Amino acid sequence: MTEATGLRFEDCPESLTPQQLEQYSEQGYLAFENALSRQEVEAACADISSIIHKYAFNEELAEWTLDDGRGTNYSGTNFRKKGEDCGFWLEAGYEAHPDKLEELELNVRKLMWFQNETPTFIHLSQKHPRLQGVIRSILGSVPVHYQTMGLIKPPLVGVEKPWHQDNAYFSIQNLDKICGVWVALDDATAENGCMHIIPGGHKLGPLRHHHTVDCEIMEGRIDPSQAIPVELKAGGALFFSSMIPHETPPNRSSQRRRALQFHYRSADNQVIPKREYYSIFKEADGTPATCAYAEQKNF
Ligand SMILES: O=C(O)CCC(=O)C(=O)O
Repeated sequence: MTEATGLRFEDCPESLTPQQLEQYSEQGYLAFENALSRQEVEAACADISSIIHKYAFNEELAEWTLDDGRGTNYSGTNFRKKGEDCGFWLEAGYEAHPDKLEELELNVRKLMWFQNETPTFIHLSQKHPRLQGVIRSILGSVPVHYQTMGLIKPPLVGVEKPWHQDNAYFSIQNLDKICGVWVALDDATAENGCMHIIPGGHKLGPLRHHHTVDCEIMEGRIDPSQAIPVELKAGGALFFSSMIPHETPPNRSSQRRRALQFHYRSADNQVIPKREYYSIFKEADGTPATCAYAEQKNF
């Protein structure tokens, strides 16, 4: 562990020590190299590629929604497995073509809900001893899988994901009994868009979000000069509180920056309707702070 890189450890254990738990509770995150083996990283990358190829332009299996022209992070063309949540989002403005599958793959920015698509993803999201072990230590009980994402910042065109708290997107009763793990599948650096977090920022409470190109924390709520980059080698993992403000800068390199992100809640932490959640994820003056509220209000 060094000052410059924050709470980053060489090897990922299968459970946390009391000291690491205390650090998580104080800082809101812990990062470990070597959470996944090289073989696991290679298998995950190969499976991301194979499911993109499987569903893109397969009219029997998937349906497309075209870029809506708004140019926001959410507006790009996407295709989804029919009747299911599993879906694939392209960078806004990119026009997909069936003859250019390799190019399409290099313009995928996000995959969602693919955890049951291949044995590798079932293992990584629900059975991996180190990932599950650390999450169990943090939550204090058996983790219940809550969300899956593949975050693939394409080379040169991968855009910024602005500052946000993941709980702004969620709808879970106890804001502290949910956490994420972000797993690097390529070496993640400041240049290609690694995670940046504000150590201890999970203690700021819910911060109001508004919609710009994306859903982001409103000006003045956080001090970005307090942020640190969490650079990780491929296979490294960042475990982070769903209250911690985090962002990723654009990918300025010529390489993809692929990552998996899974979220887990404790079994006793219930998913609740958005209208109830507005009165939980709110700022000190009572204003709801969620992305759903920001969208409705069109701030
Ligand atoms: O760009 C990334 O990998 C991080 C994205 C992120 O924080 C999120 O989607 O919640």
